[in-house]
Amino acid sequence: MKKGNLIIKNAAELVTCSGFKQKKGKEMSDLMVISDGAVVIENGIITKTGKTEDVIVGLKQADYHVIDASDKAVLPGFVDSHTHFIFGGYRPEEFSWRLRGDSYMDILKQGGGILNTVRATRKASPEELATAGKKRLDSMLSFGVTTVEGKSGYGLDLETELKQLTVMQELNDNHPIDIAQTFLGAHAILPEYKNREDRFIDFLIDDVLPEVVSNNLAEFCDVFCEKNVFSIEQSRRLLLKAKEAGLKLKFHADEMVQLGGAELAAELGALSADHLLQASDRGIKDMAKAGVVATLLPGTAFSLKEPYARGRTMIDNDCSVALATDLNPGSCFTESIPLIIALATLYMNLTAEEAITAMTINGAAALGRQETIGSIDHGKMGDLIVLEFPSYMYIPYHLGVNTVEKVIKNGMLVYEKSSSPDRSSV
Ligand code: IZC
Ligand code: ZN
Repeated sequence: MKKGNLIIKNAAELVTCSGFKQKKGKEMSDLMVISDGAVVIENGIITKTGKTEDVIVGLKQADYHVIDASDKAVLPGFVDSHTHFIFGGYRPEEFSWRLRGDSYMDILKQGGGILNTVRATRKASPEELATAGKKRLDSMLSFGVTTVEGKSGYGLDLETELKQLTVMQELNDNHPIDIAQTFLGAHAILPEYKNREDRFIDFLIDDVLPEVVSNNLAEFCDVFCEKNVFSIEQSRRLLLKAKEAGLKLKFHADEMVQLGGAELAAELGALSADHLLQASDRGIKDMAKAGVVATLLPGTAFSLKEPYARGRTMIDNDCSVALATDLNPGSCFTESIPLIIALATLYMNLTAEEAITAMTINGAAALGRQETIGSIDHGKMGDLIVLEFPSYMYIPYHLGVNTVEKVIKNGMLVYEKSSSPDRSSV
């Protein structure tokens, strides 16, 4: 990917989210905003931040692409740290069944849901998956996402798991968004493994994990630990093997039923535990102590009409909370960052500041990338967004509407809203 030299100046708010590690509890409230701010990016890396008058003194502006961000807020690019964005087919009928009252887990039990997407993903060619994946990445980019996590898990066989991960790797090489790849072979139980779930875990450990690791196709391993899917014991067994093989751990934990997933994530030293709608008090304390990022996906609770995760309680207990979309064709089909932030503030009682921290530096921490992305700091990658409005507060306030005007990746302008009223500086 190309790397640029860029100055953004006169920002009404330069929302730095400054820091190189996860923010816990009260630390999440301070966005370290610089008014009338400027940032300099050289060769794709942030080299200077501060008040505009201090930053631009002595700089030869003709050597840079210059963006005047008067009356606009500038933020770090968003990090969407939990998605399933590579998949074949769609499941609109499942949405209509849920409107009628069927539950997500019942649909899966009857061979639909994830298993429906598994059938379509097995059938799809790599090119078809890549074309659909690129469209979704383009949409995410327009919402200000500059790094996304993507999971396998719609193959449940060696060939298709590798196909999904290989498609992501190619997209990573060819799309401005950086992709962090997760092996989620333990995503659902195929009918032929019903009541033989341990044999499926054996298959993943013996036949799939070694291929994923030796081909360098994933950085993380994840498990859908849930009643009628994989148990705590099965999850522990696979995740320990993945850790031994050098993968970092993420974990679908305590979504519908309280199984002790948050506690297991803490026990194993996972980078993140995700969903957590039913996380116990003990689990919340364990995550805070172990530094596991509690990754909350309120779009999924909204879409499934489930109770929201206890985000407020987690932050009050000194957890590090991240927010992500969970984009997938079943439980939450959205790329919308403003929807997630609106839900987090209005229904999980996060402040706007905490929600922005959760979408930036803590999203980066959920991917182990807190030292290189997620904030506007000297030495980090030049990944930024410019809003159409003068404050980050417009993100939750302008309910569900995309306020992103420009997206910068590695110092290059990679997206600009076509209807943007101010194009004079470009
Ligand atoms: O396709 O339904 N929860 N996995 C676990 C998902 C949602 C994705 C899907
Ligand atoms: Zn998920």
